[in-house]
Amino acid sequence: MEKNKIRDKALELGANVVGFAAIDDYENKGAVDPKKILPGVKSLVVLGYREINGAIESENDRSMMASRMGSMEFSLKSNYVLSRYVEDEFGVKVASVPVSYPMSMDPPKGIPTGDISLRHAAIAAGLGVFGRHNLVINPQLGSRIIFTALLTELALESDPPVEDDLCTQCGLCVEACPAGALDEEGKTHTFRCLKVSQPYGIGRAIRYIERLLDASEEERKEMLRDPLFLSLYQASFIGFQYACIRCMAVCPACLDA
Ligand code: B12
Ligand code: SF4
Ligand code: SF4
Repeated sequence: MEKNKIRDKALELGANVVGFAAIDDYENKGAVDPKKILPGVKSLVVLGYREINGAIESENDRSMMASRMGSMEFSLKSNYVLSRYVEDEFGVKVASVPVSYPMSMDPPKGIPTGDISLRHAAIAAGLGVFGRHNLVINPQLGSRIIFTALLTELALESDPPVEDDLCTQCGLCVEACPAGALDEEGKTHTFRCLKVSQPYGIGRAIRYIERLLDASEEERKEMLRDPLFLSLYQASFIGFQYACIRCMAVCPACLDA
């Protein structure tokens, strides 16, 4: 009853797929204890949103980025509205899990880490299984899916897990990764991926500022008109951007579903 109402509302708000997990079925692989976020937490509602096919297949990075930024912004908004709905309708507390940001900028071992692992949440909620690219493959949307979630105080049963291995081990994702970030099975090399997928991220900005501080007055003037500086400037107000999504785009799994 509760699950049906929440699912219908989430779909109405634009999610493409919805799953539920009892909190004890969520494998917390080193992320934050959900009870530290919402002390009375009993379940997770996980929402999946599809990416735009033409944009993620496009060789134009800006088009791909615009799609990814759109899916992040849209899912943030619908997550907020659904959280409000669940609180009002069922008289319980809810905490939202964002698509990616904000995340801790001071994580253990310096590796960016989300408070809740949305991949493990999606798997616990019956929304898919890991593929060779370390992304979750959903039976309806394949790899072209991003997730958000709600932690809730409602006691909800987990949806049945996906039992099939949806990854065909075709190896296309590993071949397509320009960073070699997927060479080792079962692990994404974070910094290799970041360098390619977020070329105007914090790492590049720090290196640019360091060079600027050491430069002569003449060099500084040139550096402030350099296209790289302008891209870093653009990123600083547009927000986090992705210049690569190939592991997701090339994966053929479930695309004919
Ligand atoms: C930080 C982050 C990154 C970092 C990775 C650092 C890290 N900690 O792994 C970087 C920048 C490299 C990254 C890259 C990408 N990311 Co990212 N990322 C995240 C974020 C915000 C947090 C991840 C995290 O810290 N999790 C906590 C740790 C403990 O768990 P985990 O990483 O989910 O799980 C790993 C381990 O538990 C271990 N593991 C444990 N058991 C098992 C079992 C099996 C079988 C395997 C294979 C692995 C495994 O491997 C898991 C996968 O690496 C999540 C959102 C979120 N809150 O979950 C998105 C998220 C994982 N990213 C996502 C995406 C789409 C991407 C990119 C395609 C970028 C892009 N252009 O959009 C690439 C893909 C890289 C790849 N193929 O792995 C999606 C994945 C969607 C999906 N279909 O699965 C997420 C879920 C965002 C979202 N809301 O949808 N990402
Ligand atoms: S997002 Fe790009 S760089 Fe990162 S793992 Fe996927 S293909 Fe490789
Ligand atoms: S591209 Fe092939 S090997 Fe990679 S996850 Fe998809 S089906 Fe598996």
